[in-house]
Amino acid sequence: MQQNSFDLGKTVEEAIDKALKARGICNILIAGKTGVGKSTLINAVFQGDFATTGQGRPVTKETRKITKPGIPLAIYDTRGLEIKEFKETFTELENFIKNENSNTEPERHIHVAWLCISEESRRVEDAEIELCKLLSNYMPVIGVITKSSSDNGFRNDVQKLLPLSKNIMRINSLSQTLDDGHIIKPSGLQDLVDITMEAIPEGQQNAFVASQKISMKQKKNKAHGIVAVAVTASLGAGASPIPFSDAFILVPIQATMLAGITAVFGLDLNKSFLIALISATVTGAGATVLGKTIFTNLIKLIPGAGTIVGGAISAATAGALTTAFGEAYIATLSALTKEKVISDITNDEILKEFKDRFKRKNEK
Ligand SMILES: Nc1nc2c(ncn2[C@@H]2O[C@H](COP(=O)(O)OP(=O)(O)OP(=O)(O)O)[C@@H](O)[C@H]2O)c(=O)[nH]1
Ligand SMILES: [Mg+2]
Repeated sequence: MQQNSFDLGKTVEEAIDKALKARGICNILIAGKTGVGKSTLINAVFQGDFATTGQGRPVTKETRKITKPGIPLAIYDTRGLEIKEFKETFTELENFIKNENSNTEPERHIHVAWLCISEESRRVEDAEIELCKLLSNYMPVIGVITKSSSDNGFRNDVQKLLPLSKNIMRINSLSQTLDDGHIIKPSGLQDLVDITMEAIPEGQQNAFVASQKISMKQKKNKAHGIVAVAVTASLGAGASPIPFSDAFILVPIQATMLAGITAVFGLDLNKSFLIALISATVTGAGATVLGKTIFTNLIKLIPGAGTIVGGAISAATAGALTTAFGEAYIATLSALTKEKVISDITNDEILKEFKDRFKRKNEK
């Protein structure tokens, strides 16, 4: 009989590190005249009342960098388009962007810009045309028509005046009651989030997906990708010729997967929660879903047991186990985000839903 000491706490710490590294950071520049609705848009799209409660620090005279702990996003909030000497403002901004975007570290780059123009103004200023040209040299620019209620050909005009923009989106961040009592609901945010996702580099997509709160579909898609990677790794672990080592290899893979899914949903990544989650997969799920043998092997990974004693599991079983845990976790988070906004979901609720989900499956 072979024994291996196994430190679940350390495994989870490493999984969290890996997940955070893989997620990275996304940087978005949002420009527009005062009052066009930049802050309102930021709060409507991103988690945690980002524009209101985030920390802002000036990076140029007219640009603030906004960040918030736990959210892998930086917003560069740029004004100054309305001032007469905008050329001077733009030179300063361009120097700043040039410096950031030539950094060897992609996480420093500004990955996409939203250039906001209010539909109420029905006018595109010279400064906006100039700024679109300038930004397009460094990043994809998406034109955003804010406070949209009736187009009347304005989108077409904007498209002609900003030919370098990747797209022109019409959005409305708030509910709005018109003079005739007609109510306009928030609109266009889903499309804006989807177009933005297409515009940003692959390496920043998980960070964007985690930070936004509009598209659960984007979160699910990225999470499925994380499961697929973990399943491939598990097949290798199951095929390992060294007896007793399967579970030993499998748990870190699954820990990294569960941490990765948590990260891409934009949930808080804390160690004790992930330990509880992994323990739930082993004790609650493994025992009944995939049979006593695996359970006997995996249970020994739980703190208190401390050692692995067990036999080999097949590649297929290893893959099935990882798929089952990953998909159940995605289903859990999807179900909960239908009922609540992500930031209001507690770790306890996740754990309960996750365990119940397995219980229900086994009773069928
Ligand atoms: N109806 C409607 N009102 C909006 C919308 N977006 C913003 N507003 C309103 O417009 C006003 C200005 O919005 P902000 O989000 O503060 O504008 P801003 O671009 O951040 O302004 P500065 O920070 O001064 O540059 C606020 O009263 C918002 O409630 C929208 O989509 N629809
Ligand atoms: Mg603002």
